[in-house]
Amino acid sequence: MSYTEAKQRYEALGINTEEALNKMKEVNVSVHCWQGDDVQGFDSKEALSGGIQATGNYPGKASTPQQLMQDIDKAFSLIPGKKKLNLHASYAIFEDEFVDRDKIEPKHFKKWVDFAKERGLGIDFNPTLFSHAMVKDNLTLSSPDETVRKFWIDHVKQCIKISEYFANETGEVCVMNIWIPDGYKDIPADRLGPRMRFKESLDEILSMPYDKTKVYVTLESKVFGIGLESYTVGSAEFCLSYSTKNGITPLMDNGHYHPTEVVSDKMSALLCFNEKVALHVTRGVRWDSDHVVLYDDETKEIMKEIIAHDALDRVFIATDYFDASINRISAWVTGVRNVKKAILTALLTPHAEMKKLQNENRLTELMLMQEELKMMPVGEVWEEYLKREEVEINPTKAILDYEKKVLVNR
Ligand code: RNT
Ligand code: ZN
Repeated sequence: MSYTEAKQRYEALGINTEEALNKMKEVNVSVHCWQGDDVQGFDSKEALSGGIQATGNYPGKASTPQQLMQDIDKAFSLIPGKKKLNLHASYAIFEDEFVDRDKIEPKHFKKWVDFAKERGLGIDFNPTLFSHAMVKDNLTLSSPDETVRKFWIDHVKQCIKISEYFANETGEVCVMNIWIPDGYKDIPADRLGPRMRFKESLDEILSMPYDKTKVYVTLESKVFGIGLESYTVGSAEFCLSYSTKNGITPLMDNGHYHPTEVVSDKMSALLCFNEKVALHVTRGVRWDSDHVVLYDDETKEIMKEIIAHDALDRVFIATDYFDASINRISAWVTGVRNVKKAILTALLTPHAEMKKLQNENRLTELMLMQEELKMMPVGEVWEEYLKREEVEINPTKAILDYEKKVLVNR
């Protein structure tokens, strides 16, 4: 089937594929740099900690800023449409002097800014509160040790300054996401104490002046981590309440809930109470395993919830997964393309008509329509989108060539 035929089939359902393709130009996805090196970063040789894990040992992992940048370039060339670069503080690039995380400054990210500017990319940012000696007894901002808390408060404050620098330099807003791994493996005696300390640390951090039109601070919740199974300080209830009460943005990572809970259902609840909502799109297999995002039902359902409520400009969409068992360029390309595919699918859906069916309680017709839509030729429209963006339809050859030419020689 050609694009023209697909267009006609959609027209019969009242859907304009050209409008959908135009709307795709506005879709910006923030791509996590940490898929390229298994969340290692450049500021320490510490093993990954904080209850997260990148498993696998596929050859070719980036281990210098140059390699990571080269890999990002390759991946981005195979991902259609707008992208943003999502960095972690651990990706600071030091020239001659090394400083610890509580002292990092904008200048340690100048190379990233140059990289982003040359490519017309915005930058998002994340303080790194894991894989570091100052994570004491699995605690950071909620630690009972004041020195530990102070170190991490200073770190996050520096990160806000760096985020402002990114926004000023690139001209795009910077989303700065706070996630802490803090928790206990076994049943704690005091659940309130750590949460109160986390709250006070956040208050202290957010009391610093920063330009709220340029930097959006987000707070990511979690249900559990590996080795931290019984108690998580930054739980869903904590993070949502804190964000809503203090005017920052809640961030939902779809690997961070009990397996039968779905972010697609949570989205509309958060949109009722928040001007902005942020997302980490991932795929949890049995646990928060951070598998590559697929074009699966939940990814499509999440994107449907954004598009059906016309909330594209209210939701910050970022990817967050790390698979070390396959070609890392392919992990990036597959996951981010699938996010965009799911968005395109949502744009090719007659939401107004389906809402009407729901409101008139014509649920038989609604189900028939939902099922009918699954067999529509979205693939042809996707290929047309790729053609217009001048991105290869099948990225396999480009990825394997790059592996042979570049990755295996590392
Ligand atoms: C961990 C969180 C967090 C991290 C990144 C590296 O469970 O999802 O977002 O994955 O900050
Ligand atoms: Zn996340």
